Amino acid sequence: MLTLHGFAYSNYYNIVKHALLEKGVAFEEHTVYTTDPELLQVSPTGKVPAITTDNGAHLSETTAILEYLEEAYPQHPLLPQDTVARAKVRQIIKCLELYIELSTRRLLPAALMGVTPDPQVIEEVSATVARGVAALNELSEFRPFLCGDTLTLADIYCRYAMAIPQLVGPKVLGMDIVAQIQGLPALMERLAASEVSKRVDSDMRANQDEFMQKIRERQNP
Ligand SMILES: N[C@@H](CCC(=O)N[C@@H](CS)C(=O)NCC(=O)O)C(=O)O
Repeated sequence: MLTLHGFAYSNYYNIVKHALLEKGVAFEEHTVYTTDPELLQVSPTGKVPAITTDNGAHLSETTAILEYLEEAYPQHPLLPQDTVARAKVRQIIKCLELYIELSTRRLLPAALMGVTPDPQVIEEVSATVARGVAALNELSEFRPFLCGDTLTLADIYCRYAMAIPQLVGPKVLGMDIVAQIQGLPALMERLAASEVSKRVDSDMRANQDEFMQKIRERQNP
């Protein structure tokens, strides 16, 4: 059976978990934290998530895993049939990853641990986020999903990629990034109401204390 490695508090882990649940792929979860040396056996960068396929291959990097799942498990497709529409889904995911998630992640220490943010970093992050927001306003359809009337990988990626901006935006940047994308607050609510989201969110909450403990251990070994 496919194994998903990582921990339930990770937004990237939850992107893959959500896709697996949505597609109805059988999998087991192996809880491993980024401080555990064994993670390197399945994820060469030491990042979460990783999977071990049915054939024993290890894969990491969320988008690579998502693409693998689409090819290996064509049931319940999460990419459209049309090639341009598929590329649009990937384009939105790239915008979310590069301009929204990764940039706001730079301010996570400020949001989580109260570290005073460097004004230069705030400026850079704000400029990058503004680009991402503009692109997402341009690209998103909200009919009612990001790429039309069917749930795709773009919606799943978006739901969890927005976790960091939702934290960092109000706490550090003084703005609601989700609200800046016309139609996104309503879509986020709709996505949150699904049974898959409820399961992922509930597992995430259950993992919060252990995850925080791991962070404290890393700070004070
Ligand atoms: N590019 C990676 C990023 C994954 C990532 O940053 N995961 C976080 C947990 S949410 C992590 O492993 N952080 C540990 C670290 O950066 O050392 C992906 O797309 O899977």
